[in-house]
Amino acid sequence: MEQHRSSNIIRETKETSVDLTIDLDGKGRTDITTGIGFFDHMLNLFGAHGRFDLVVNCDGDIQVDGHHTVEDIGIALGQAVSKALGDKRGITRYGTFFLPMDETLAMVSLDISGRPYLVYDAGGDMAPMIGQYDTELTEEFLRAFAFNAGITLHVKIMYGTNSHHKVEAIFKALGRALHQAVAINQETANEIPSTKGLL
Ligand SMILES: [Mn+2]
Repeated sequence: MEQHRSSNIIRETKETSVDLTIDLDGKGRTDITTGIGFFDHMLNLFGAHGRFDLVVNCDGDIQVDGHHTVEDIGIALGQAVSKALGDKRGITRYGTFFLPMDETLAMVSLDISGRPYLVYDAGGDMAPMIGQYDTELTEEFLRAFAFNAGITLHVKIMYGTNSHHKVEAIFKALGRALHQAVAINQETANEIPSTKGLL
């Protein structure tokens, strides 16, 4: 039996209009248009490495800067993941991935806990901009995602020098770790993976 845990979130504010669809049981097919080239690149990699089918269309106020667009897509992605997971029955719950990219090593460890938290350690300075993407928005995206998905999320750059590699390694590792955590564990496929009986 093949299941497809999927959802769509449409979120409109005076700053952005986001239409996001995710299938957690997809094949890594993505179609991303955010108006920020580097951020498109990151969401493509997140979807591909997570094996999520992900469609994102955002019309945001990027004439101001990328902040609202990146944060609001983080909110929508978190809401979409939470909605697609439903009562979380059968999921593995935890995921951890160390991802090397050339000289950079990133670690992402997460728990689909219902208790939102972000620990973010960029491991030192990064270039302020990567293309049209403000590098500091990575933390804003991760926080918005974690708090709206109900995920305890730890992200750390262990070491590295190139900012493009560092941010890219984070998004790839996030996809890989989330893929592990949402996977159905066949040993406990009908259970809520918490001693409390609720996540
Ligand atoms: Mn790249």
